[in-house]
Amino acid sequence: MPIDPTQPYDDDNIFAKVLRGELPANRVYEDEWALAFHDIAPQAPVHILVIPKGRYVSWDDFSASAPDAEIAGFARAVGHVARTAGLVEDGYRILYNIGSHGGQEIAHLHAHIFAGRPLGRMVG
Ligand code: IU
Repeated sequence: MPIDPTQPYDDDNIFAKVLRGELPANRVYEDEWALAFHDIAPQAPVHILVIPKGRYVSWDDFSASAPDAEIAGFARAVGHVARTAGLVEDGYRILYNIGSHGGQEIAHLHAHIFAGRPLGRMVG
């Protein structure tokens, strides 16, 4: 079910539970700003999700209202995860799904990192 990105943040969403340690995740990185873990249903040989620790539904509210330090910390964490996974040489893709047409299903902002094969020119 696609989510409505204009809805208030719901503390019961799956990734909020992962952040609180109430649900397991195959974690690859964590810092002050972000947590990264392997997607449970990978769509590429490498498929990592990076989520901010703050309460943001999507890229929309994050980009509009997060403090600059939080945006910078999250952006650096995404890059760090890709670098430490060894993805820079062959390249990778960062994707944010937002709302219904974006196909967003979990109402906590997450960056998808895809890599490990040529990813093509897909838009959907
Ligand atoms: P989306 O951008 O909201 O569509 O992406 C949600 C992703 O979260 C999707 O790739 C799922 O496979 C992934 N996921 C997960 O990694 N762990 C979970 O417990 C659930 C979904 I539910």
